[in-house]
Amino acid sequence: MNIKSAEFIISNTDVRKCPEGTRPEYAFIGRSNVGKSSLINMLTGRKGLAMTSSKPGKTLLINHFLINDEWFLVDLPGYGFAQRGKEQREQLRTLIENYTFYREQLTCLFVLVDCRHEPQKIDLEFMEWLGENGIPFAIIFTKIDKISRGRLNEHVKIYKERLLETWEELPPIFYSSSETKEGREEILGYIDEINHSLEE
Ligand SMILES: Nc1nc2c(ncn2[C@@H]2O[C@H](COP(=O)(O)OP(=O)(O)OP(=O)(O)O)[C@@H](O)[C@H]2O)c(=O)[nH]1
Ligand SMILES: [Mg+2]
Repeated sequence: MNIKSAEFIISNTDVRKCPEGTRPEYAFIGRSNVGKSSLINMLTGRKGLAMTSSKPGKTLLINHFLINDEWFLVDLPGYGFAQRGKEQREQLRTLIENYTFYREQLTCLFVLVDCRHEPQKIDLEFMEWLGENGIPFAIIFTKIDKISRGRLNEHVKIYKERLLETWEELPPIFYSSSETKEGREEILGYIDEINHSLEE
């Protein structure tokens, strides 16, 4: 898919204030620092579109970016950042859950996990919550430039086995590097396919 335009529209903390209309949207979620904002920049080819930081906890709002005047990419705050106070962590959790649960335009949620780590309880529990609530999602293993292909395959195999302990089938799975742009065609192709199927 060709990205002709990518435009920041609005940031907010309230799902009711998100853009109106019926454009499909695709949101990125996952632990703080997993690379959600960087991936949005990589996919759109616009470096400073979403704000990134080497310190976790950079994105604290729901951010809507309009792509090709047709659909939205949504950058969300990360979950589970331990250094934040309990109160703010709870606030962010409510924000994420409200957005995910009530946003009717949400077409697919991409759950990002760092490919270097073993399956984390917080991610697995979040995916279970998505399943219980019938929210469609896909997994993206991020930062694949940071490990060898051998280790990546090993980690992914372990992850899939872990998922199959609770899921009957696996969600769509993608791999990305915001450094090398790997995964860009696959992820945009998947979004394009869904957008077309919605038009029919
Ligand atoms: N090597 C490498 N580094 C990455 C990649 N993606 C993100 N990073 C780095 O990881 C750090 C966090 O990236 P962000 O995109 O800000 O992460 P985030 O998930 O949006 O974080 P929060 O907004 O805090 O939840 C930054 O230093 C990025 O440069 C990647 O694919 N490869
Ligand atoms: Mg971010």
